[in-house]
Amino acid sequence: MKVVRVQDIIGTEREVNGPGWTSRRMLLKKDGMGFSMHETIIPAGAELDFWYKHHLEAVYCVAGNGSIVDKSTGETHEITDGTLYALDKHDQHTLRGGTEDMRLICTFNPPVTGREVHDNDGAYLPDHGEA
Ligand code: 9YT
Repeated sequence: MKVVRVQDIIGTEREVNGPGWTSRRMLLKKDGMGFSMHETIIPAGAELDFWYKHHLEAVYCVAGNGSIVDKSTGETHEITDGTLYALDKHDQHTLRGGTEDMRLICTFNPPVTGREVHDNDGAYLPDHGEA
């Protein structure tokens, strides 16, 4: 059994910052679960374009607020505590922070391996088997 506490991850190599997001990677590929699990903070007012071409991602909001635009339809969905979105079609999307920082619990399949940050398309590279 593994027990992971976010306070032990903050400030370590498992905490990764990008423009407009901070992510604590609580479980990675090397933890052997078949998925990764992250706590991601999206600050109020942020605007982020992501497109996980090589991963499926589900995201559950547990605090704060924001919204997500499905770029294929143009539809905007509000996100508050209790909202989950699943990018089951590798959906291109824009994530917006709202009036308060959003706290999101994210899972990736296949799992993220470590220090990934987004490429110009908003994707993480596929896993080439490292780590
Ligand atoms: C909200 C979202 O896309 N989270 C992705 C995870 C986070 N950016 C990370 O851990 O890289």
